[in-house]
Amino acid sequence: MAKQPIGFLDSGVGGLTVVKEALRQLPQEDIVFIGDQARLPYGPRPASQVQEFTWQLTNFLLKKQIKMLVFACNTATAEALEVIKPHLSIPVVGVILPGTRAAIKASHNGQIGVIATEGTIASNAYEKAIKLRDPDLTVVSLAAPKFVPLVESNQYQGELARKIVAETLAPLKETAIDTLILGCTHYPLLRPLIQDFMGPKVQLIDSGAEAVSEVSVLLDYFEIANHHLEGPRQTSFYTTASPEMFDQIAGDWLDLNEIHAEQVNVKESN
Ligand code: I24
Ligand code: DGL
Repeated sequence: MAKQPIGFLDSGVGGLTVVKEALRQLPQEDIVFIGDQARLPYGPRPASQVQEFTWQLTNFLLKKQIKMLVFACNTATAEALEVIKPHLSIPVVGVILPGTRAAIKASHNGQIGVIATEGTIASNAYEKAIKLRDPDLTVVSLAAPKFVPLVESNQYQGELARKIVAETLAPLKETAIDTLILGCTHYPLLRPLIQDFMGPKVQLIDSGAEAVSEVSVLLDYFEIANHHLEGPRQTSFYTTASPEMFDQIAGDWLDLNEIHAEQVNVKESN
């Protein structure tokens, strides 16, 4: 079991922010990633469709003999985790619970902000998870639908990004939140601009990084961590769209020079 890979699924390439954390935090683990780039974005889709697509990605990864499954996508976690998890016999980790736990730990005044896609915000998943732990906490949720296209058009650093971040987050600036959850895979790329705008007193929480920490805990809890790696770890990448674009983005982001993703049809393979 310990030598089997950990599976990561995402609506596209954003989940690579989670994979990057896994490469850093779990250097001895083999990784299999599938991104549904052909049907990205999931954010604006109805929940039923996100569930259908996420099931297909899950079944694809199960065939790769994974020992643990990570939903490296906030929208899939918000809308499909509860539906899929009871059917699986391996541990399944989403990005939402780890993000809320970290936010509850970080906040001193009990006022927590969440930014995410429309789907994640509409599901209320973050707010529900936080309130379940402590009904006295205040949660301010805000959809930031312009952020994903901003990152994907490679404009996450310039003046346009600064302007969109300021316009989008203006309603949060008027609140007393001292902690802000980045509830979408793409938002860590906007982190410097978000921190600049919100000011140094607001702590930003990267849900993906927290999810990888949880994976680390679970590997020990279930005694399935890979401690005896012979040779370098294996990473395999699959995408439902053009592998050329995937290889370029993933190679650049993960600082790996030899990424050769394989294009797969997850509809047929099930
Ligand atoms: N970032 C993402 N997706 C892309 C991109 C990007 N192109 C440049 N960068 N393309 O996700 C996906 C294809 N899209 C294009 C628009 O229509 C829908 C399909 C974020 C990846 C986060 C790891 C910017 C970029 C890059 C390299 C590394 C990181 C990054 F080129 F954000
Ligand atoms: N991966 C998605 C998320 O974290 C963002 C991109 C999308 O909308 O598909 O919510």
